[in-house]
Amino acid sequence: MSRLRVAIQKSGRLSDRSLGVLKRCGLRFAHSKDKLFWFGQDFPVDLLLVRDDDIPRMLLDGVCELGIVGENIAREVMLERNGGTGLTCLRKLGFGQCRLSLAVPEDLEIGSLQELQGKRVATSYPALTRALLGEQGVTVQAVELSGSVEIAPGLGTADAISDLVSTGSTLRANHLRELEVLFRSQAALYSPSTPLPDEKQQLLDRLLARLEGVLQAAE
Ligand code: PRT
Ligand code: ZN
Repeated sequence: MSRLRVAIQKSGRLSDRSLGVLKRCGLRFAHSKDKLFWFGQDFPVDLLLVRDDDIPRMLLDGVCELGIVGENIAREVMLERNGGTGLTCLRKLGFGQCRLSLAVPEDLEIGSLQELQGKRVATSYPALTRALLGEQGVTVQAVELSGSVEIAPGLGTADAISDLVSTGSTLRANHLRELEVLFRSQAALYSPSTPLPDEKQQLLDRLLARLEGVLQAAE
């Protein structure tokens, strides 16, 4: 009997909502605390709880068939690893909304993205930032940082940042000004773009039909 594996974030901004939407699809899991693998009861879908950054790679490597992750991370990993392809967004889930924005120090007199040509931009999303700026004809030096991106201009290690923003309070606290929104993101259900065996595809179709019902009821 075929089973599907879904990877979700173990603990973070997307965890509760990810688990919640799967439960509302009627999935039940047997699990013990701190275990990273939750066995699906009633319906043959199991859960893997991991760092969000690992989810796109796990899908590309065939470790699981489904994953819930921010579009920002899915796009970054696809660009980094796979020429921008390899994962299919099956359904946007309506939570985890944020934007990837280019921000500059408040006192820097800069009015357009074009003025950032050749400048250093600190970001946790170097491939996505380069691609989005490239679409606008702007080439920058991406300075990759895994966290605390917003302090880079103050430290003098970058001229600007490209970072996720939701309320904007982190930017304000660091005297940064949002110059332009590069990309709007939310949590989405992804699968590898390669076809699944028939039995798994049938399971996936059943799950997607339930998901559609759940999401439409919530709208
Ligand atoms: O441990 P793990 O690697 O799994 O988690 P993580 O710490 O990398 O990720 P987490 O839980 O912080 O975020 C998971 C996902 O939530 C992101 O990939 C986005 O898709 C989504 N999301 C939504 C956000 C935000 N909103 C957000 N505001 N991710 C991060 N932020 C950060 C942002 O980087 C900045 O530092 O919040 C700060 C800005 O918030 P405001 O409200 O001050 O603008
Ligand atoms: Zn992460």
